[in-house]
Amino acid sequence: MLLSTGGVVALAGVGGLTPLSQALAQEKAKSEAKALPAYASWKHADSLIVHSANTIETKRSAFGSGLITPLDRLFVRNNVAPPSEKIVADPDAWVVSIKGVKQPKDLTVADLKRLGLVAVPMVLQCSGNGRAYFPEKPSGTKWTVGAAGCVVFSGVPIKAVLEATGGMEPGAKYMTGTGGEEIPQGLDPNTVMVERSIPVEAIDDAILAWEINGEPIPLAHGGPLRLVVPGYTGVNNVKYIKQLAFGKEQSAASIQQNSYRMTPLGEKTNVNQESVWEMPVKSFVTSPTGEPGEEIKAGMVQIQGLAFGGMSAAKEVEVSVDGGKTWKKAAFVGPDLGKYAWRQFVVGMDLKPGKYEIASRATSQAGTVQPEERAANSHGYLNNSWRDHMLAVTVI
Ligand SMILES: Nc1nc2c(c(=O)[nH]1)N[C@H]1C(S)=C(S)[C@@H](COP(=O)(O)O)O[C@H]1N2
Ligand SMILES: [Mo]
Repeated sequence: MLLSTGGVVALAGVGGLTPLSQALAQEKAKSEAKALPAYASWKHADSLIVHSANTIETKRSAFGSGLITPLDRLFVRNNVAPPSEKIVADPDAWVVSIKGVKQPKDLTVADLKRLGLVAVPMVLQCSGNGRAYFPEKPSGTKWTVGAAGCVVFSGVPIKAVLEATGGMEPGAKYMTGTGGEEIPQGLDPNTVMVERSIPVEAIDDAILAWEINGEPIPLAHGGPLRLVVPGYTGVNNVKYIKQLAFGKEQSAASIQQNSYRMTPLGEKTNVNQESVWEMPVKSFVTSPTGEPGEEIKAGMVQIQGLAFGGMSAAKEVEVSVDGGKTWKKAAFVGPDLGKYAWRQFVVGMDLKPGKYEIASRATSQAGTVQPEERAANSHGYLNNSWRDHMLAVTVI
């Protein structure tokens, strides 16, 4: 009876495994999958790939057809272990020091809530998302597509905080956010501290956020207070922020000076290399998923995915089922939540049984087309190559 279903025939074709051995292999992989760490134990395990306690990715199949990524499916990335859960017990009491302004101040979250409010739908994406596809196999987490999500952060505009503190000191070129992690005794803070600087030109849409998707920000995502810089990669969105400073120099922390830079292959990282700040235009297909065991029946197939422009909205997406030889325009579905959010796209394709290579290619409002090739760099940052994100699938 089993053999009479098309699905089983397809499974048998995957890596030469019989259905039974494939099922056993899947069971084994499941039991070997790492458990969620305590601070993220409330997450939906089946939707996530736990690379380590500090690196948790959303499965391609878990993005679904909703626009906003539910918090229990959102990826998590910590460069060092997160602070104690105690810091989110009384969010309004959390203090952030504002420095490098005419009237430096310590402000509580309760104070910030009186200064202004804005809600920003935006893509949060790790700089290293897509690193798994770099042929040079850079070290670091092998993220595929799921170190990204689209969320709504709510908080106060940085501009309002500046108004309340007399404005930046003259000559300030960078805004620097400091994470609230405890620095272990005896260590040079610069080696471990999560402290990131961004050019002051980028603060227009930046906020200090206390809410994500309508909830107080949980510890895993940087509560009680997080710096949010729409359009910039994950690392620039400093969690549990305890200090915001304006000044002439970038942070002296190693995470600013010696990492998160576009280091040419074979070179050592140094401060003269471009810092990883703005996200480039990107898209990827979320259905089909290309995952083993997936059954795609011949006939009309709705190819779905997600697209975003980085610093401007996604304007258009094309889909190819022949490895990029020919392209068909996809339609956007769902609401348009502004230039920093992603758009869902879909295109119906009538597919006969056979092998296909499915790719998507986005163009931003700024007119930038998602490239075929990633920008080569030794740490595996900013992968937006459509070819790297292409899926090989079999239609039965
Ligand atoms: N304080 C602090 N902020 C941080 C980090 C961190 O380790 N500490 N990691 C950064 C990185 S590399 C990424 S990709 C994002 C991840 O955000 P998320 O865990 O909410 O998904 O947070 C950034 N902000
Ligand atoms: Mo990241």
